[in-house]
Parts: sequence; structure tokens; C-alpha cells
Amino acid sequence: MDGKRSTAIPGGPQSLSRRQFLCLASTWLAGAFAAAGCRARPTTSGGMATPLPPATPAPSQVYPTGQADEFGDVVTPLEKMRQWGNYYEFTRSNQAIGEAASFRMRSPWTVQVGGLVDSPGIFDLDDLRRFGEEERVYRFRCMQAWSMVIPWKGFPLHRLLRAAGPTSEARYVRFESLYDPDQMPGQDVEGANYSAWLSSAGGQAMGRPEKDNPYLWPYAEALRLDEALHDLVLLATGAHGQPLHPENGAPVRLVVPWKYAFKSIKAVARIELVAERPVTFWNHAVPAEMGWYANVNPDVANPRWKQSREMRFLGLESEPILPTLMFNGYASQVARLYEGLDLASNF
Ligand SMILES: Nc1nc2c(c(=O)[nH]1)N[C@H]1C(S)=C(S)[C@@H](COP(=O)(O)O)O[C@H]1N2
Ligand SMILES: [Mo]
Repeated sequence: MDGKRSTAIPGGPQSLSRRQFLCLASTWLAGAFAAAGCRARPTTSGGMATPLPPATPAPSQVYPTGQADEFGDVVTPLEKMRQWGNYYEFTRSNQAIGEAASFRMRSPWTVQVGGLVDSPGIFDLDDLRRFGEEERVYRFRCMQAWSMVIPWKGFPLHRLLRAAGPTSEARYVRFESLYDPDQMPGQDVEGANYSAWLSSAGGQAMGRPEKDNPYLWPYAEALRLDEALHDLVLLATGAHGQPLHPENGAPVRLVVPWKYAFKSIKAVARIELVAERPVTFWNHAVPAEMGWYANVNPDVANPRWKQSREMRFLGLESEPILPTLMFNGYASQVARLYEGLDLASNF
């Protein structure tokens, strides 16, 4: 499996030597995460069979940076990342997320943090920068069975949550995107551009709005509080050494690398600590396809396709197909969050 997945990256004479280099470098740094990447890769079948070490990485955790993830999988070029994705406020087409490029960001952009916290607050981008800025290369896997490897820039969400101070009743964290129907045709359900927006994607789209389950704007997502406090979860403000581009969720988005990418909500405007499990955008609109947890799981198929493989976007003419890994390859860090939970029914 090890060889299969890393040599499946055709781009490159660079990939093997790069990987060896990274392994040497990371053995040197001796981070648990990095060291794991230099062992044989986890297999895709069998899921969480092996006993797992304690999961939350230490604050001093060494994450991969640069041109590859901890497995040696090389990063997706920025151009590809800007050309292909999902941004339903603007389009239902994967190929048209560039339409968000005209997005005029509210200035100053603020993220309102509130709900069940001791210290609610409104944070502008400078305030957020004070929580730190680091690069982390993560795999990013959409439920549509495509994936990228992205060098994000951001900070772990738990720093912000700890600063806000969740009260003892707080059980979930709810995230909300910007609501701006003047700029976002998908939100403007009575607007002149709505039918063009609706027909901007066919059957391979994330899912059609159903009569009984219309899209609920603004886009919202949520995590259990213990998930949200995991060190892997980022609030990202950049990628590839640049500020986030509008199409990828500028100015600030969530990144939850072990979950399907629809959990990684773009253009975050509000973060709220709550007691009850929040309704989330895709789980509400298409519950048969998009579960509330949305953990990447090769063993749980989507009604329309298997989830055991993925197309890895590297910007090549022929993109490689790779086996999908349990928890997107982050099982050793996150599986303990789900002990005792039936992952097939709680998809
Ligand atoms: N606000 C908002 N966030 C969103 C989405 C969206 O449509 N609106 N799409 C989600 C989905 S389905 C995916 S696959 C990723 C895509 O991120 P990317 O376009 O930067 O690759 O964003 C997620 N976050
Ligand atoms: Mo997605």
C-alpha cells in the first residue's frame, strides 16, 4: 500500500526524492506525526484495526510544511486549487468557483464569537493574526471523491475557543458563513440570477436542493466541542504562502482535514458555542448523502458512488486515483474521538 500510493503520483521525478528528504528531515525533528509518516502508510481496508496511541498531538507537534504531506504526497498547485472546488453561494459547478473572484469582502472583516462563552468578542483579521500563523500541509478530501494536498496557513481553532472560554453547557461549535445575497446568487432565491445558478451544475453536483429540504442560507457547519478542540482543526487565512483567494474562502475558513471537505466552511463570519447539535447546511439539504459527522470513511459508500477511492488533483492531464484512507489518513490522531460510536450509522 505504501508504495502504491506514493508512486501513484506521476508528476514527478521530484516525488520520491522529496519524500526521502522529508523523512530524513522529520526523523531529525522527531515529531510523532512526522515519524508516523515515514513508516509504512496505513492501509485503507480494516479502518481502525490497530491500537491507537493517545491522539491529541502535543502543542509542540511538528506538522509537515513545504511541498508534501507527511506521507510524501506532493501538494496540489495553487492554480488547480483556485480552479476546482465548491462554493455554492456563487455556483453549483466545481469548475466555476472562480466566479467568487469578484467577491467584495466586507471591510473590516469580522468574526463574531459568542454563545455559551465567558468572553464573547468580535475579531477582525489583525485580532485573528495574534493567535499565530503557521503552515500545515493537509490532505483535503471532498465527498465527490476528489482530493487535494494543501499547504494551509492558519492557527489551531482551539486557541480562539480557549480565549473565548466555553461555559460548562457548551457542547457544540457552530460556524456560519457570510450572508450577502446581493453578491451571492445562490443565496438570492428570488433574484434574477437564481435559475442560472440552479442550472450551473448537473447530476454530479454535491446534491440538488430538495423541496422539503431547501438550502438554508447562510451556509453553516458544526463540530462537537471535543472535535473542535483537536489540534488538527485550523482557522485558515492563507494557502501556498499567500492570503486565501476569494474562491477558496477568503478571508478566513475552517479546515478539518479528517472530514469531508464540506465541513471546512468558507468565509466564516460567526462562531457560536451551543448546547444542542446544530443543523448544518449539507446534512439538512441532502441527509442521505451527507452525514452530520462526515468523517472520511472508505467503508461507507455514498448513494451515488463508493468512497474507497479518490482522484488526487495535481494539475496533471491524467490525475492519479488513490485509495481513500480512514479518517483521511489521520486515524492515529482522531479515532479516539469516536470510540464507541457506530461510524456506519453516524456517517
Ligand atoms: N461557505 C461555503 N463553504 C464551503 C462550501 C460552500 O459551498 N460554501 N463548499 C464546501 C465543499 S463541498 C468543499 S468540497 C470545500 C471546497 O473548498 P475549495 O473550493 O477551496 O476546494 O469547501 C466547503 N466549504
Ligand atoms: Mo465537497
